[in-house]
Amino acid sequence: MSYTIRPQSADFKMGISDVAQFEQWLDEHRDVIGVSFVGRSNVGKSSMINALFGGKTARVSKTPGRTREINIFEFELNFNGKKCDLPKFYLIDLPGYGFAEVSKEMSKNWNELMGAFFAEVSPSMMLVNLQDARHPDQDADRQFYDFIQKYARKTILVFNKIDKLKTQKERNVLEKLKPILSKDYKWIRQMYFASAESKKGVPQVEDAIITHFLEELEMRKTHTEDPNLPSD
Ligand SMILES: Nc1nc2c(ncn2[C@@H]2O[C@H](COP(=O)(O)OP(=O)(O)OP(=O)(O)O)[C@@H](O)[C@H]2O)c(=O)[nH]1
Ligand SMILES: [Mg+2]
Repeated sequence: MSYTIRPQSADFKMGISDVAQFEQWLDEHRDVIGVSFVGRSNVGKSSMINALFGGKTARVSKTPGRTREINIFEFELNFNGKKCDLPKFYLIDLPGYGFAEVSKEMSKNWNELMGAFFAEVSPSMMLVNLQDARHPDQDADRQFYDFIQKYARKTILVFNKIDKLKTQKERNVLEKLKPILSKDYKWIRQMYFASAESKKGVPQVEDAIITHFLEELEMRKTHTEDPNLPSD
């Protein structure tokens, strides 16, 4: 593919921690094209973002549950290694779910904020759900899918930390899980095995994101060309 994520182009715009703030952001960002990362605390969302976007884009935590805000970045694509004139895209690091030790108050806040996010964010926002390759399909992951089911967002599933799978048996568990998850969650478009640490599978995830962006741009082009066509 000739388009790539422009390294180090992700520019932190703001952290959002409540619904009112989100609504305010939304007012000026209804139609953005972008990608959001979501997953259990500590699965490596921020690390995967850094593997894809370069360097220290997102903060990697030693203690799980660190990313509690919706962190919004803007970034650019390169075409054949050079800056191109496509509009800016949005990258969003979402707060992790399923962190056992959060207080009631915090999980209520997560539900409200994420409920508003998935209901209202632009339809051109793709989701990357990360799961831990060693502990996939946990209760918290299933609960999350119940939670977002009604929003039917374009989603890809990335099993991260595959560098930690040491045996064939562990890899087989994942292979067997794939068709089960595809059946249960029909809106998952594709599944990938990756490691933010070794970078294995990261280019494939990058391709999936860029393919989505180009599809969205193409769709907009056709939509803006069509309505004004003379009717006869
Ligand atoms: N071995 C290995 N470790 C990883 C990988 N990805 C992330 N980690 C480690 O897992 C821990 C959590 O990574 P983060 O990227 O902060 O995870 P997160 O999902 O953003 O966590 P929260 O923001 O707390 O929800 C860190 O110690 C990372 O170094 C991977 O692919 N392989
Ligand atoms: Mg994080």
